[in-house]
Amino acid sequence: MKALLIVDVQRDFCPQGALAVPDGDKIVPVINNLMDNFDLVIASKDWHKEGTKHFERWQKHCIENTPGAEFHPDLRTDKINIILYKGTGLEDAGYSAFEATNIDLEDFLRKQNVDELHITGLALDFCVKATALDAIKRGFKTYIILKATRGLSPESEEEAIYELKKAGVIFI
Ligand code: VGL
Repeated sequence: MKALLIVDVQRDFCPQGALAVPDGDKIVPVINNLMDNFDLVIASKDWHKEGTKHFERWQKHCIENTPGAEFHPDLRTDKINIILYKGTGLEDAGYSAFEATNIDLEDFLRKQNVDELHITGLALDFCVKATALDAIKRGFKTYIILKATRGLSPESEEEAIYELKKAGVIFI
């Protein structure tokens, strides 16, 4: 089984959002087209509380139940089988989708017989990276679809790609 994992394609990570990823919105149609090719489609949401420690490092973003935490309005949701919420506590940054607090992602993937994960979304140099590294550690065949992700900055994006390739992530 192949799963498509869509990381944090939320308003706050898109242009005009609180923590905008340059051209973050450009990946939305690419992801929409990919969805039909997968057995399972999983999407994560960064879902923070006002007082989280995570905001000592970052501009406030994706606060639970606010418009900024919604998916980009053009993201197709009819094909999404499951939504993961992460970073929901006051202490956890929740960079990786494997840190989701509503579902144990690893357990879920194993029960669904998923062996291949294709990761897309925002941002390549933070949450996509953390998710892909966790997937590799857990033994999943892990792909990142380059056209379906964007980084916060060119420097950290380049570093992330280097680190991810070294860890065994396949870029397609
Ligand atoms: C993210 C920075 C801070 C991400 C989340 O989704 O990549 N980046 N919080």
